[in-house]
Parts: sequence; structure tokens; C-alpha cells
Amino acid sequence: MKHMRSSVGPKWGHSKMLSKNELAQFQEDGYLIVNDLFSPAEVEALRAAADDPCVRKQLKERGADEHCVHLLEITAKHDAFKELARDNRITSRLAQLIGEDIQLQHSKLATKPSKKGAGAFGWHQDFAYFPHSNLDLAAVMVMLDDATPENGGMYAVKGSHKLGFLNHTRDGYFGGECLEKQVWEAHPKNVVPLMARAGGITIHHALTLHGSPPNHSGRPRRGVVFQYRASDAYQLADHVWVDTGFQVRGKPSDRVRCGAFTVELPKFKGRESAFGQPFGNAYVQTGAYAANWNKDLKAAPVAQAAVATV
Ligand SMILES: O=C(O)CCC(=O)C(=O)O
Repeated sequence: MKHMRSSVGPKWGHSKMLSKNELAQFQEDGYLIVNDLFSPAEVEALRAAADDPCVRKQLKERGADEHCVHLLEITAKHDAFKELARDNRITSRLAQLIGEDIQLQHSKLATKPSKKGAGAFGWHQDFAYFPHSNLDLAAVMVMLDDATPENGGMYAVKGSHKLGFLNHTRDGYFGGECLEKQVWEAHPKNVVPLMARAGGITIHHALTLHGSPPNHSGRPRRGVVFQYRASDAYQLADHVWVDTGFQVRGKPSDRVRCGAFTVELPKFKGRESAFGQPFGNAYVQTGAYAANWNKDLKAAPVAQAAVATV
């Protein structure tokens, strides 16, 4: 594994733009690190928000003392995270990567417990979880603690965003992890640390393969993850969260832009019962009544049912 370049700014809040080199690096490698974006005082305020009793309670209930917990819908749990999601220092850079009109797809507080050896997160492409009609999606992780190899900081496979859709399906269901081991095992030199200091961010393309090892530091590690999408990317599967579609920059779109690709929808095991299909509520385009009527169609062929309703 090799240490990658980190763009270290002169002071927090420096340029609101990515340089030509950073843009070229994102296109080529599929990720970026931008350090010193938020001041120590701002990081303290974000840590205080993560320590809010309500947030702490929800983390505890989900077992954050034992394993890696991603507390979703974090922008709705504390205003500090809502403001962070639309902070111009983040969105102005994203605009250079995915366009001026940007929405949040989801947000979360990503924690790793201090318990040694806990908190690993397997190799995956984010797009496999929530496919959209085009590929203009990117993740930003804002570090509340320095990310290090010891505390389970993220690694990425350089250039993997150019490999297309990798297989995440095991035994017919979405497994949450990429099964194509050869991508990281055959080219270890391409596996690079994606680690920003507290107050810095990482940005990666939705197809960049990434993951993170366990935390061996004995101290907790916290980061806020925002998944962003171009306004004209239409979500095809997984969930519409309470903050999905939050317009963080520009305007919504009255068009859907479609890439020329076919994508496998993540089939979530055990979710079939919720909507009669396993792809999450974003996929549902059937009204509650229709879903009920459709139950009858299972017993009778469609043509017969259509005739019966005329
Ligand atoms: O918490 C981590 O380090 C991993 C986060 C991650 O890979 C993700 O949110 O997609």
C-alpha cells in the first residue's frame, strides 16, 4: 500500500475550488483528499453535535460500542450536520465534479468503536447500494477525528471507478460487499489510503471501490458521510431516506438524465415482504391500492383481469 498525495491547503477554508491537478486526479484515480477545510473550532462544534444526547442514544441502541455503526439521516438529527451538508466549501468543489445542481442522496455519522479490532467495512462500490440513472454521484467524508491506518481509515482502489459495475451479489441477493477480489488482490499497488485529518474531507466517485479495516487504536473514530448526486440522477433502488433529495446547491431538475448502461438492482434479502419486491422503497412505483389489487392478479392472468375490469 502506498501513501497518496494529499492536497494540504495553507489554512482552513482556503480556495473554494479544486485545482486543475485535483480535477485531473479525480478523473484519473476516482478520489481526492482535501485537508484543512474546516477549522479546529468548527470540528469541535461538529464533535459536540455527534455527542448530542439524542445522537448518542441512537448510536448506543444500534450497538456503536461494539461495532461500526452508520447512523443514517444524520442531517435530520442535528442542524450542524444539515448545515455541513450544504457548506459551500464542500458543494463548490462537488459542483466541479458532478455539476451545479446537487442533492443529498443520504447522510450518516460513520463511527468505529474504541474496542480493538472492531469496525471493519468490506470493499464495495457505493453505486451498487443505490443505483441511479446516471453516474454523477460522489461521496464526501468529513473527518471528525484524524483518519489513520491504525484507527480503520478508508482505503480505495485507484482507478477502480473505470472498471464499471462490479459484482456485489451473493446467492442471488445483494451482499453489501464486492466479490471481485482480484481487483484489490492482483494489484496491491493500486490500494491507497484515503485518509484525511480531522477537519479535512475525502471525495470519491460512486464507482470507486473502497473499504476500511478494523480500528486498532483503542480510541473511537468518527466521520460524517454525505452521498451526493446530480439533481437529474434518478434513484432506481434502495431507500428514499428522510433527507434524500435535500437540495444542497442549485436547483432540482425536471429532467432525468440516463446513462447508456444496464445496472443490476440490489435485491435485499428479507425485504420482499415490505413492498412485494426486494429493491427498497425508491423502486416502488405502485400505489397502495394498486398493490392490493395486484395481489389478485397473482391468482389470475393479467389479460383475464383486464377484461374483467372493462
Ligand atoms: O466508515 C468507514 O470507514 C467506511 C465508510 C464507507 O465505506 C461508506 O460509507 O461507504
